[in-house]
Amino acid sequence: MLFRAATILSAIVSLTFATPIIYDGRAPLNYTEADIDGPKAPYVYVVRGSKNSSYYVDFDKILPPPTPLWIGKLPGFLPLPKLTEQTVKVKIDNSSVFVPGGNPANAQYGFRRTEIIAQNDRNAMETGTTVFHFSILKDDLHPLNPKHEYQIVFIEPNDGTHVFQVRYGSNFANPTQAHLPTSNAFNLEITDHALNVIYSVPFKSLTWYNFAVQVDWTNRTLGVFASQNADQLEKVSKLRPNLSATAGPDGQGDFHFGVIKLPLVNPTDSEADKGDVVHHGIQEGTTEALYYSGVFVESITKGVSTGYGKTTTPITA
Ligand SMILES: *[C@@H]1O[C@H](CO)[C@@H](O)[C@H](O)[C@H]1NC(C)=O
Ligand SMILES: *[C@@H]1O[C@H](CO)[C@@H](O)[C@H](O)[C@H]1NC(C)=O
Ligand SMILES: *[C@@H]1O[C@H](CO)[C@@H](O)[C@H](O)[C@H]1NC(C)=O
Ligand SMILES: *[C@@H]1O[C@H](CO)[C@@H](O)[C@H](O)[C@H]1NC(C)=O
Ligand SMILES: CC(=O)N[C@H]1CO[C@H](CO)[C@@H](O)[C@@H]1O
Repeated sequence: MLFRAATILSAIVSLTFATPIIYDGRAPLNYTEADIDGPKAPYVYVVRGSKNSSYYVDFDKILPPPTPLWIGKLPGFLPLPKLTEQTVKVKIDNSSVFVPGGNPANAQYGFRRTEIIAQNDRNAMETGTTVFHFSILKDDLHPLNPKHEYQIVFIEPNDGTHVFQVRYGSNFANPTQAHLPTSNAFNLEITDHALNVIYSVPFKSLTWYNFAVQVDWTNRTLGVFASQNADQLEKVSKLRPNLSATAGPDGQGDFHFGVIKLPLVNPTDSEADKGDVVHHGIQEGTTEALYYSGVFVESITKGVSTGYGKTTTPITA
């Protein structure tokens, strides 16, 4: 009897706190490597180099385990964990040259990139106010190179700008900055559309960095929630205007997560080529990777999820 009551109570509690999830990009437990070669939902495309998607993207339930925030509990007295997703590993190496449209003349030799496009239903994810959740963990066996700039989560409208992004490393500059890595290079930075840093945190090993970015698509504002490992998300920014982002449908974009590595300027390139980061520059060709989990988008209507079925109020000032 008591068991049943506890079960019902926990069901009611989780209902009470449930926020409407618009897109769930947490890799299902039955998702396989062959599924990403499709790719099957919940992903729509993998921006990548010459090999198949499963060469660049791996899924695992325990090595390492996903962020603890969204792990459920099995009903009953003992709070047994109920895993709900797999960790996603995204890798780049020297083969990670994206060739848009398969036309060799367009090969992006300046970049090395593997990004998962989570979902591209822009109207569903990007009207009203929506909150983009994601967690990021270092792969210490395949570290990023802080002398380069990386863009590792972003929303990209058709004009190629980013409504917001997460960045790591030394910002690309032409000419290359005198001292690399730069003082901000070891941080994860969340920037707005105009590349102002809204939140910055040192990116350390063995730590899940949990984020939620609140985007008001009508008023064009941003707000950031963050935490580490098992801590619930907390507000870490004020409401910030993001008015350089385009209003309306042209400002909506695809939600990417993954690794895009910018080059260093090659001093032997022509002046025109030095500024052409897409096609020119120095890449060492190293194998590098990041882990992701907890990728989902929710509506603001019932608050912002902070972990363990709890919510908090949106950022309003
Ligand atoms: C995983 O299982 C669910 C529920 O049975 C099913 O709907 C889904 O298609 C499966 N996913 C894959 C990638 O096989
Ligand atoms: C993808 O590539 C890997 C290694 O190159 C290979 O083992 C695998 O069979 C390929 N999968 C598909 C579906 O082509
Ligand atoms: C990496 O790839 C580029 C472009 O294909 C090539 O020119 C370069 O030699 C490769 N570097 C290494 C270290 O293999
Ligand atoms: C959006 O802007 C309008 C006009 O300034 C204001 O009345 C409204 O409260 C704003 N909405 C939010 C959610 O901030
Ligand atoms: C954080 C912040 O205030 N960002 C910018 C949003 O866009 C406007 C308009 O371009 C900028 O002036 C803000 O600095």
